[in-house]
Order: sequence, then C-alpha cells, then structure tokens
Amino acid sequence: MDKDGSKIIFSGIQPSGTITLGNYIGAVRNWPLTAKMGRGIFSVADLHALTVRNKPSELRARTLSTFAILLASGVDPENSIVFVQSHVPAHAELAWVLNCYTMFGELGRMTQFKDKSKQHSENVNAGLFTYPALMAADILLYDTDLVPVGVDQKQHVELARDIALRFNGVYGDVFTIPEGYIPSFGAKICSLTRPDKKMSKSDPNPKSYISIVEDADTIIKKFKSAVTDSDGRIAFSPEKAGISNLLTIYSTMTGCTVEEAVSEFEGSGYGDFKLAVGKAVAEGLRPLREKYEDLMNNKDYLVSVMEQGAARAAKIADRTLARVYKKIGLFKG
Ligand code: ATP
Ligand code: LTN
Repeated sequence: MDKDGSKIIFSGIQPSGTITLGNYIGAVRNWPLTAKMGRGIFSVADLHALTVRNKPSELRARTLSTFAILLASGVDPENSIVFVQSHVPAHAELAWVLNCYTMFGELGRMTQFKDKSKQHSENVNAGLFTYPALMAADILLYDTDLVPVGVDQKQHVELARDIALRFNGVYGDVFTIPEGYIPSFGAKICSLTRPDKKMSKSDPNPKSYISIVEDADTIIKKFKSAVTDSDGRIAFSPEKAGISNLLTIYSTMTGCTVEEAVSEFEGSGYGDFKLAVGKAVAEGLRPLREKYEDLMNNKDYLVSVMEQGAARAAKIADRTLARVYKKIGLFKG
C-alpha cells in the first residue's frame, strides 16, 4: 500500500529475448490496466536474465528494446515507475537477505527451476535455483499489493508470499503480503508449433512464437503455419489445443468472447480461420509497433526515462531495505 492508501502494483519481465504475444496477452497488456487501480511499478528484470549465458552486447540491446516495448504497450512513465532492475542495487541486496529465509526444499519444488534445469542441463547454476528469492525481493521492496503475471509465475508469487509471512512471523509486520493478479483468460498462450507448451521467448524455434514488434507479413505467415489438428472443426476444447489457442488469441486481440469467435468462424476452413487470426493480431499490434519504432529512434529519451525511473524506485526500495537491515540486526554506526 502507498502512503496515500492506494494499491501498489508491481511486475517485471526478463530481457531474455523478444517480447512475445504470450508475454503481452498474459502480462504486459495488463500492466497499464492494473496501474489504474493504484500506483504501478514495472521493471525490466535484467539480473534475472543472467541465469543463462548471454552475449553482453545482446543483453544490453534487449534491455533497451524491452524497456521501449513496455512504454509502447501503454505503461505511462508519468503515472507509473518504470526502471531497470540492476539500476536499483537494493534488489540484489534484499535478495541475499531473503535467500536466508527461503528453504532449499521450497526452491527445489519450483516448476520453472525443474523445467529450466532440464533445458539448460549444462548450466544448472545457483542463480537459476535462487531466482525466486530475487523475484521476492523485487516484489517486497515496494510494499506491493498486486503482481500481474501469467499463470506460469503464480508459484513464484506464492513463494514470495510465504517468504514475507515467514519473515513477518519473526520480525513483525515488515513486509506487505502480495497477491498474484492472473488474468481469467489468456494467462497461458501456447506455442504455435507445439500447442501443448506455453509460448516462450527463449524457444529456439522462431515459428513457435510471435514477437510483438515483428512486421505484419511475418506475423500472418506464422499464423498460417500454426499447428492445429485434422478434424476440421473450429471449437474450444482441451482436445483441440491448437484451435483453442488460436481462439483465445483471437478473442483477446479483438475483444470478442470465445463463443462469438466460434460462431463467427462456424463452417470456415482452418486456412481462412488462421489467416483471420493472423490479420487480427498484426492489426491489433500495429499501434504498439509504430510507437516502439518511434521510441527506438529516440534512445536519449528512453535513457532519461530509465534514469528517472531508477531514482524514483531507489527512493522507495532503499527505505524498505533500511527497515529490513534494522529489523534483522545489521549494525549501523
Ligand atoms: P523465457 O522464455 O525466457 O523463460 P518467458 O517468455 O517465459 O521467458 P518471462 O520474462 O519469464 O517470459 O515472463 C514475463 C511475463 O509474461 C510473466 O508474467 C509470465 O507469466 C508471462 N508469460 C510468459 N509466457 C507466457 C505465455 N505463454 N502466456 C501468458 N503469459 C506468459
Ligand atoms: N520471473 C518473472 C519476471 C519477474 C517478475 C518479477 C514478475 C522478475 N521479477 C517480479 C513479477 C514480479 C518471469 O516472468 N519469469
């Protein structure tokens, strides 16, 4: 909660690749909307992206472009705080403290850790394991009430709650207990090539995801080749993962319900349906793409927003960190 009683909304996104339609529908699109419920604080989680090996120049470039995408998606730096995680040292500092209040067993149960350690079996580093403690630090530094995320991050937000409750149990009411804010629809957009898997920006197959800033022709082409099934019916059901995913995407991008989408395409072939979804997405993302291109041509502006955001975030975060250090007994002369 903010000093004036308004709700604090915090979320983050890793600059681990190009922002996908899944990231947009499941999370980023909801950030400016939830920010209207109180005060929004949003971060490009570059420290989290270090759990896999990056080319330094690429990580730097992706951090800038992810930041631009947040602004292009409607996050307003006047009303919200937008910043890069590593620009506010309190995140790494609180993460260390929280590591000492997070159990080995809890971290080992995290699905993302299990999945990613299979995906990167050559580099199962300690950062990958303690990733949720850094995410808890991100959230708890700002007295966050709500955390808008896709469904895959629900477990991490719940762990942040558990860590906060454990800490408060020892030291009193130090942290606000956060809650996840998961959209009732579109919280898991699936891969276009493997509709049983979530769409992921670090997927090695670029046909599996839509980057929200790619050109209209590429978007339409990817939808045309999306994997579906062979029974030819347009219906929403668990056995029809590919078609259901496309219906979800269509309805979230156009604002209609799934039922309306199903009746709109009743009797159509898969080819026409996929083309219509592709066009709706390409068209729906057009304003975002144009704003993004403008912003990327104005790097000085982006850097100045980043600096302002970091200064505003640090003011809040440093206060929380000082409160924590005092409570746990770190000496200050
Ligand atoms: P990576 O592939 O590097 O793990 P990612 O695509 O899963 O990345 P994150 O940075 O981990 O993206 O997630 C950013 C936000 O987007 C989170 O709130 C997450 O829940 C949400 N999100 C990610 N993928 C999807 C998806 N396929 N559908 C809905 N929401 C998603
Ligand atoms: N781990 C998140 C990104 C993230 C985040 C956060 C989300 C980093 N810090 C704080 C919500 C709150 C992910 O999506 N992989």
